[in-house]
Amino acid sequence: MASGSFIKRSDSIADSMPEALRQSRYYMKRCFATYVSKGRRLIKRQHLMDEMEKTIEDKLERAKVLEGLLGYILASTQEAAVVPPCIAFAVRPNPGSWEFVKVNADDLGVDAITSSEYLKFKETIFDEKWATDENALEVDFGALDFSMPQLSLSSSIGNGANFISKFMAYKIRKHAKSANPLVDYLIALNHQGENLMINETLNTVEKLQTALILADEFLSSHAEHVPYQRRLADWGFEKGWGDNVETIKDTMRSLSEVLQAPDPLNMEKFFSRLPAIFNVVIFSPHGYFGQADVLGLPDTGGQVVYILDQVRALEEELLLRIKKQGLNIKPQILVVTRLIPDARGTKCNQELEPILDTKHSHILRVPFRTEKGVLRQWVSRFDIYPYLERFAQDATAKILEHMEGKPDLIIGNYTDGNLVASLIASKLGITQGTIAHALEKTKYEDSDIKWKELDAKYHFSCQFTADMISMNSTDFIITSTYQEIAGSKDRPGQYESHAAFTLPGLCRIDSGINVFDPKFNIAAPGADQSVYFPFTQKQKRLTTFYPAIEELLYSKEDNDEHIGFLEDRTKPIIFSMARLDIVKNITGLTEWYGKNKRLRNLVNLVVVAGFFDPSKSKDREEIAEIKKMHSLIDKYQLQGQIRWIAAQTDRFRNAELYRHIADTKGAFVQPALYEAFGLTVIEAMNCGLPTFATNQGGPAEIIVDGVSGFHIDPNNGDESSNKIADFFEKCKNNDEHWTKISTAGLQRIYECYTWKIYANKLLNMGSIYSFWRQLNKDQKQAKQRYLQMFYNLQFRNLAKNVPIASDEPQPPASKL
Ligand code: UDP
Ligand code: LCN
Repeated sequence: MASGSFIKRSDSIADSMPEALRQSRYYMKRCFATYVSKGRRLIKRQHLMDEMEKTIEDKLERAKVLEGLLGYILASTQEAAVVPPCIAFAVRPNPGSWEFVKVNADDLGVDAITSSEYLKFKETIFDEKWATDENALEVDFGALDFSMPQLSLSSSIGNGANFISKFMAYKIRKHAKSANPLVDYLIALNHQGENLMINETLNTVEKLQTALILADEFLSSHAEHVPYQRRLADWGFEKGWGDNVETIKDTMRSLSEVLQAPDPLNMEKFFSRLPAIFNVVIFSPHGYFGQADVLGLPDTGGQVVYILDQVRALEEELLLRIKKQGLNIKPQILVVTRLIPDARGTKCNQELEPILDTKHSHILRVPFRTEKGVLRQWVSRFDIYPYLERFAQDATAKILEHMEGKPDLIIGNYTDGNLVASLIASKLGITQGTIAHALEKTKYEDSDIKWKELDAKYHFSCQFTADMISMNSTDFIITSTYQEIAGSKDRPGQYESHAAFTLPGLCRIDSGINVFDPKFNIAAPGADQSVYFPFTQKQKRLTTFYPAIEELLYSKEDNDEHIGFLEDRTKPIIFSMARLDIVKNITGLTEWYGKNKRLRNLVNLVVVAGFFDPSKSKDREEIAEIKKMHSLIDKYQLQGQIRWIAAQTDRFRNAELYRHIADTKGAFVQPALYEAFGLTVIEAMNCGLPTFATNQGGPAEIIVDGVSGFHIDPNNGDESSNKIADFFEKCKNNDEHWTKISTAGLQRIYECYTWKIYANKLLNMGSIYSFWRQLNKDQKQAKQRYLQMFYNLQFRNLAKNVPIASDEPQPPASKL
């Protein structure tokens, strides 16, 4: 494929394209004529390439074009909008960087166009009236970021906190006065009104520097014998510097360095020491949010697992930090979700529930209220919008009451939680972080331009509007991977797809979010390592589950929990576990296995997914997948080689299941058509299970292909199943191979994917962005006003169109 190396850095696509078209003018005219011959439409990259290959019959000429500049431009094009006689190309030469050009098919004239012009051109295909309406609503959030520094390299995307440290260090180095806001910030630090770090006595950089020198001298000479806190207080220092002389000295030196000769490392270190965060609120309104019996219920998957593990890790890290700061403060973490009176056997109807394995963290449940009173039943995350404003108000009151004051940090999850977090953070003036888990827009092709077709079912108009509001109002955004922000070479990231898009008839988002914004930070989650530990740690293994797992895997009779059986139990097992959604592609894996004789001879297949009885499910997608599973088992006569286990809810037993699969020298397979992150991948790797995971999305980043596991292409089943078969064949001939991949998988986890690393990063972000938002107060306020208007005039009206659920009696939930 063309590499693009022939485009000079200074050349734009619009500058270089005319020459490229001129070089093969004859074929290009034919090819562009084909593009426009079918009239108005949107064409995706593969289609553009295919049509070009078909048009150029001459092999040599075809290779020349495809390997040349034009091939590069087409390969970098995400989509092209055709409105004869013109074609507009949306070209993405690098992650996060886009160019738009319009080519006239008649004379091959090329014009550079702006993103807004591109969107209007594209809209013409779907809604010409709107496209030509001069007063169509156009939103430009970027216009309010005029003085915000931005990252410049694609490779730096997602390192926002680090960039900010560099930027602040540079500013202070250039002008000492730039440190004044830091002094003000330190003075303002307090806990329930009690000053921390410094007080008004040290209200200038000079005074602070002098006091730091005095303190350092004093601590270096006398501190072992004198009650140092009292002495430091005389100079204007408050509590929070450290729990012993060494730590206090170290924190003070770090600040002295920041004021004198700032460098980003010291800057980060100093912020990581600041006592800025004690009380954290985490929003996750939708679904069944509970600690038991909720996984497998609708909309309730990895997000719940993530948040509970996140809370445990955050609390542990907060306790450590507070102790190291020399403070005696009790941190509080509240996960705020909705209270569901018809809780279907779960605890989701309890207002307050302590979080297991924590000392001070709770789940607080607040009901959805409408004019008719409290909503009793579960509502789908797609239908949740009419309840959120009131929920935010009610939740605010409950949080303030429970915490006896304002939290220091608010974190939202998914569209609904992020919107609620935005409303409350802006009302209370609190630092905000958001986590998407998955942004719905990229999951459905053309869900923006075709929003009207999908709105009755999914209410994407509300969802995308809410996402825009929270992405722009939040102080920082936490993602699990780079690809979530800016994708890969070939595929735009989830956030990137919100850079410029249009909902014809509703709103044109000329600039939605800029992935070069320093608010983006990658902090990958982990798996609870006290639960998901390697199969080799024999003394820790949960032997009480052994009989149940033996039954689950190998008993011969079908029952409510499993169907199918494994004839030859000497074979290794390939294992998968996911919700039975189309996108998880469990049926795809079953089909690959069914088709591949070599693989079937080598291994058995075990899947944990959904139910077997379609009448037990209320979800149309799940029902279709259940039926498909049954028909695949029949079609490929998989009896004796497949075990289909229903959704599991006990993570301790699940972990032991992963380890049992490892005992068989098997592997985990995650075949999703797209996976935002993929907690199961992390869980399997933590248990030492070699893992094959989709190359579409987060897992492609978690695993280094061929080293710590393998990538598989969900769109190429034969290739994927052969890759798995090759691995097991190799293992048959070489025992060491399996162990090598298992060990490298574990190493990858310990280096990059642990909750400890995550919690550290997140608390550092909380501290740095609390300062950053103060530093950019004026600009933030201006943007907030714009966002408030957008919320009021746009979101509220959209939310009113979503039907309010009627309280019908619900069928009892199946236990599985
Ligand atoms: N899970 C489970 N039982 C099941 C299926 C999944 O306990 O039957 C758990 C799984 O162990 C993981 C989470 O649910 O912790 C799924 O997270 P993932 O990120 O893989 O996917 P999501 O469901 O969030 O899309
Ligand atoms: C949602 C998803 O779809 C998964 O890919 C993630 O692993 C999960 O949330 C936790 O972030």
